[in-house]
Amino acid sequence: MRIEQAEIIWVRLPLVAPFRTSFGTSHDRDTFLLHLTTDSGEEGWAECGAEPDPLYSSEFLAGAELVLRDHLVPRLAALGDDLAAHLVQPALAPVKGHWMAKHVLETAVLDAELRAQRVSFGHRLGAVRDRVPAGVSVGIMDSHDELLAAVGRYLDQGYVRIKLKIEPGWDLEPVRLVRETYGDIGLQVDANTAYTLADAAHLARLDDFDLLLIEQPLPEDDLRGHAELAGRIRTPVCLDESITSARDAATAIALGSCAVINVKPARVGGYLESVRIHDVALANGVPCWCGGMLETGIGRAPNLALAALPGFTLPGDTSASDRYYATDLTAPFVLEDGHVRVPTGPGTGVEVLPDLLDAVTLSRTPLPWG
Ligand code: NPQ
Ligand code: MG
Repeated sequence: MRIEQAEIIWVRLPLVAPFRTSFGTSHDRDTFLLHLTTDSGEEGWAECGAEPDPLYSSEFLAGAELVLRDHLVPRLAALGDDLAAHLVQPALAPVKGHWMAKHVLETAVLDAELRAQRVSFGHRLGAVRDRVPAGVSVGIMDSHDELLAAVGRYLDQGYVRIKLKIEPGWDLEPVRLVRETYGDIGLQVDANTAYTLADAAHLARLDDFDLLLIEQPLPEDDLRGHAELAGRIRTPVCLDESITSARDAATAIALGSCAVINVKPARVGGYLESVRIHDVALANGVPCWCGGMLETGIGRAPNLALAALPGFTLPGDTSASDRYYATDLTAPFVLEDGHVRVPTGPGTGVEVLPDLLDAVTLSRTPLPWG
């Protein structure tokens, strides 16, 4: 396969409600799309998982665009006609880090390749389900009443598990209220690195609430701390930010740093590495679930394919489109009996709707290839 044209499309989509985490509040989703045209006549589309500021991880959108243009695309362009999705990671490996920039590039190439082969992401990755149970991530709110109302609406819609974002000052009480109000629901929390090991006794007070897991309580580079914490609390520890590769997953599992893994394709450099993480976790008896970065339909579609692999045994943050967007960039993903359908068409199985894209486009820039 050969790339004939590439372009970067910056978009800004309003969120249906502000989304607050321990690292900030988002009112819009800002990202860019990578759009490839290939010699097969098929296009490839992918969505960058980074945010404007390096607050979730060290990566950020402007940095991802720069590293794509100056460091990643030239290495792929050097492959000429021999470009294929499985060759992307090895070609980019000399460049350290920049998983989200690598992810958007490999995913667009994989989409184009699969469309030309008439094969779906699910088929290529090893999906064993045609629909996946949907969880929802609930941001930090201004009041307990607001939180309970939001959780109640999601439960009414059919979401099968609720994830509460927590931070110091917004943890025990919101969790207790949700558990007491809504009973025996699937409930878990995500701290996005907001605690330290000195908070272990405090976090142990979450033990009473039978949470499915606590996600990333400590800084991303503190694997030893997570192992220590896991010995001091009963809630299973799940890692998100700490895991950027299958090797990280193997290390974290061996150290006892996690009992569960949140696999986010954007965070780990793409879908092929995501499958390798899944394989390591499955072989070790560690359950996986598919996380997200508030993707539009373009990024949500391949996440659903990944979430249909056999080791993804917990509901993911693979919510319906209307959890985040009044108008998605693809036909919307909808909740059906608490599940979202895995696309079956070639590539991601979704089409970008041009008028909807135009309405949210900030800029289109050709990306020199070769
Ligand atoms: C997480 N996602 O699991 C992330 C982090 C996150 C669904 O909870 C704008 C864009 C705001 C991406 C806030 C969920 C975001 C974002 C949080 C990602 O840690
Ligand atoms: Mg997380």
